[in-house]
Amino acid sequence: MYLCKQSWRWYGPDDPVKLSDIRQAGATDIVHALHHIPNGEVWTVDEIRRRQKVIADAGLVWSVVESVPVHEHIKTRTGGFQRYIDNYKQSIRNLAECGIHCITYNFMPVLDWTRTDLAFEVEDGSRALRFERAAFMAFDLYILRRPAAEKEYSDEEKTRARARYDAMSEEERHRLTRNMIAGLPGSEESFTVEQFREALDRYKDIDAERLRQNLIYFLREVCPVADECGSEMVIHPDDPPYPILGLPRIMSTAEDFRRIVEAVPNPSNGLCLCTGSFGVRADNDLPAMMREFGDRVGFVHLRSTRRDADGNFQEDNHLEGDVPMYEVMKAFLEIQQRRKVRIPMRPDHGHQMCDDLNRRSNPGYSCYGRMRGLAELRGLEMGIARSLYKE
Ligand code: DNO
Repeated sequence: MYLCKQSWRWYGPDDPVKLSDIRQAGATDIVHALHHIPNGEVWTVDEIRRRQKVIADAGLVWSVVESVPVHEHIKTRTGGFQRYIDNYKQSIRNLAECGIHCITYNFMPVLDWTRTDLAFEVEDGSRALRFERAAFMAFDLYILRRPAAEKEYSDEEKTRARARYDAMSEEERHRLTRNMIAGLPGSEESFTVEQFREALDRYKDIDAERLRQNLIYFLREVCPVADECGSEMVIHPDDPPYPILGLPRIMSTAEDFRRIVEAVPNPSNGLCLCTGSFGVRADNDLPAMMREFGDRVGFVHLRSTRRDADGNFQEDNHLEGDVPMYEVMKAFLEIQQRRKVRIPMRPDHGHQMCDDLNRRSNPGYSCYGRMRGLAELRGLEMGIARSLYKE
């Protein structure tokens, strides 16, 4: 029986969740990145090995990288992009030399994942990450004051955004701005409002088609190297999975991934199937995506969200919300039995709960919330596996 590799994202020595906590939570594998290396620079064998040893000493295995960040110049195909691509290839080779073959990345312009509220109190008193559409529009229209925004929202939306903005205190406006642009954990980029405007401006001539061509160019360069190393490049979907702030998005649906695979069929061109990101769209059929892309799924993030009719969504408990976790897990187990491999999965995000509420934690990456998630997910997995497979 092939059960998933239970993994856990660790942010490094400064992460308030320690490797010993992770071990006690029952995970065996670590998802990690060398966050101290500037975007675009080579990850050397020495640096990788040093970190690998810290993880191994705690009785864990660093098996997935999340992420080797893709430099903005590669996404816009400007400036020294070719040098950054060459560096990326070298990092793939160096990671492979150290036995690390699964590399996560994303191709979201400017911002990685985005939320308006990092501590939304849910009914049971725990705190969740939330994307509130009115607050988001208020930021876009009245804090960022993006010139094209006026044209992109309907009158009704603008009225809603204005009312939301007017009702906010200065402190709330400040917090919203920080949540939007100061960089969530793992996003590697952080801006002031002015810098953020400049960063957006660099995309003014880049539409979705052009961004897709830039991704294809990047993959045609790096995938042959990854193939040679026996490594996989797994792309993380857009979060949220639709265009925001006038920026194009190209990894939000099954069709988006299909197009990338058609253009770059190399075996190393893979997917990080993040149910929380894709699941925000009702038209993404997650179990069907798991089945269709089964051969290319190299890493899985399991998390659930709950959306409403106003375009808001919040992160739900792992087995609740809009993600059909039972069906997803069943499809996930099926592809592992068929391929005879164990694929790494991590419980993605978790509520801030219990003692997490008294501690500093990286938003979404608290200890108890993820521990609850992992415990529920492994129970679900075991239940399905034992009723379907003999051994
Ligand atoms: C958020 C994460 C993302 C993800 C990157 C992958 O919690 O899922 O930051 O790590 O987009 O490149």
